[in-house]
Amino acid sequence: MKRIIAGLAAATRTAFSVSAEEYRVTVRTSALHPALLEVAFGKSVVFANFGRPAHVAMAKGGTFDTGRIRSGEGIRVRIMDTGTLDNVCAYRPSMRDRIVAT
Ligand SMILES: [Cu+2]
Repeated sequence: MKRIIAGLAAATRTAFSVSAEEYRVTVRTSALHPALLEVAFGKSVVFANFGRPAHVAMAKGGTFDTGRIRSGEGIRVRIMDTGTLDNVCAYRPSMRDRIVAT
């Protein structure tokens, strides 16, 4: 089974701006968007919190954990392998998304 290694060390607080080389997951009050995101190996995904409450995006199995993302913050996670990551908000388990790294 392939594993994605998206290092927690590579998850950094960042501005909302995303370069052409990055992808963005928009975090709002009750959803992660898009629900399905295809990402090229080595690229980064920014989890950007546009909502008011804080959120924590984490991959099932513990591959990454953004820690607390406060309103107006973004956390960058670099995707270092191929495979599928199913992610959930630690505070609101109904918030989910899937990242497929190729
Ligand atoms: Cu949440």
